[in-house]
Amino acid sequence: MIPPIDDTIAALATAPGSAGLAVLRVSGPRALAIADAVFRGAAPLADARGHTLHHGWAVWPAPADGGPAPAAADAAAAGHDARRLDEVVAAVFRAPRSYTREDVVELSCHGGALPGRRVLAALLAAGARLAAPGEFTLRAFLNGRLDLAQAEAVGDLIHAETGRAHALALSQLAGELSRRLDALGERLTDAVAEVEARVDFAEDVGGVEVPPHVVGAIAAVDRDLAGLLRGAPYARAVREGVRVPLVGRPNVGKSSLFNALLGEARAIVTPVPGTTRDRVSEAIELAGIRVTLSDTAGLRESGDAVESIGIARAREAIAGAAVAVWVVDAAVPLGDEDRRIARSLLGRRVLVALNKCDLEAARGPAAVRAAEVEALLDGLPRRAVAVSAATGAGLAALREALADLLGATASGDLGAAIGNLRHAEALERARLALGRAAQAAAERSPGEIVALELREALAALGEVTGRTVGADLLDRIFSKFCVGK
Ligand SMILES: Nc1nc2c(ncn2[C@@H]2O[C@H](COP(=O)(O)OP(=O)(O)OP(=O)(O)O)[C@@H](O)[C@H]2O)c(=O)[nH]1
Ligand SMILES: [Mg+2]
Repeated sequence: MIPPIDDTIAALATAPGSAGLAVLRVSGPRALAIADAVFRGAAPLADARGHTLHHGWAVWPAPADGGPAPAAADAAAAGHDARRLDEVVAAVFRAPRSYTREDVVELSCHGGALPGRRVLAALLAAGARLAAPGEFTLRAFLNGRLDLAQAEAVGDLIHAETGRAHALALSQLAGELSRRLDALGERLTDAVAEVEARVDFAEDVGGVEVPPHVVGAIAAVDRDLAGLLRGAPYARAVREGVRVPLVGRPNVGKSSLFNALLGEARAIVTPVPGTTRDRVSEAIELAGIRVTLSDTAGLRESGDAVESIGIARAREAIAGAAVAVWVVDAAVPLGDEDRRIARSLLGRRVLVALNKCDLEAARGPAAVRAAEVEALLDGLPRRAVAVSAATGAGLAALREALADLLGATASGDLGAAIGNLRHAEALERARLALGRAAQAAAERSPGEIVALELREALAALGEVTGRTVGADLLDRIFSKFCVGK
């Protein structure tokens, strides 16, 4: 449910814990009055101009507002007024020149476990409501300061863990995606207007023909949408990160390869098959993507209780992955277990690491060849790379092949890339509607039908920027934000 927007909300905008500062944000029609109940400075904030800073103290509000101050005994023990909470700086932003376009006060107090919490409690005692997750940004959206794609970019910016993810979020926040979609929307609106005008003029003629230049415009918008969507899988990997398990038979060198890719001896390596039991995960950055690699137990039939649990976890890792690295010992012929592994990898993008290529036997007649393993994965997007976890040979090629499998090379322009699944789905729907519109036009169907499909495409585009969006969707989007944003 969308919270009301006519009241005044407050929250800690910074992460809890030791820090130089903690910032509390208050927004809404009573922001200045509520802040004044908590702030003692040279003059009331209600008299302050927008975009000004004021030094003072945060205090527990007068008893009529806030009741007795908490922790009175602690204050008494230290010999100071229990109502005094922290030394603060108040920043005043007056509507509409603020983050939410409402009156906003931001109180900067000392960081750490207590100051921010105390001042927040005082603001709530003075009549503010604790903000729901993302509620400040929701208000910024509802008040028209940001569109929905930009509001979502705020969340992406906060969660970005690679430079590329950060850059992607920044360009979306700056409105790059919104501008492109608005431009496409305008072209579609023109097309709809033209079709509808013809329909109005041709009431009794029956079907109206859609003129070729409108048909051309529909096709052009569709092409542009396809272009935007081309880099979507990669952009999504950049935005969300990817989990990639290393799987394979025991003793093939999964843990060794895991360590080599991380550049540290994280997992235990021994010549004993069945060394790895538990799943061990660590993240690396690859082509701007945060890739969480996990080393898993070697897959085989095992009577050992602990190993069996490890193997079950490895199978879970495969089940939950869209991309996997299948490690094969190139010096040992493939067996039944490998065929089973290949089957379990069905539906995934697979990178085959032909490991131990430094060994003589990996070049001998019994050696496993790329084509042989690839044949087991028939029909899947896959690649095989010869590597040696021991010498490091082929590691760079392996990294490159993995980046390729994650879409890094096919991505092209990241400026307005569609990293958000919600956006990608809406744009796919827009394309479907455009396809139906084009077909209807080709079949000389009544203009109304073409216009209807075009309107549907427009509505789908509008979902991305929030022109056409329901309350439940807003709720789903903003509830994923952190409180205070
Ligand atoms: N020569 C050579 N030996 C390797 C290579 N990679 C791993 N080994 C050796 O192979 C043995 C098994 O390596 P691990 O990394 O523990 O293999 P694993 O697949 O994790 O094995 P489990 O955890 O038992 O499933 C160790 O003795 C490694 O030193 C390689 O590229 N070349
Ligand atoms: Mg291992």
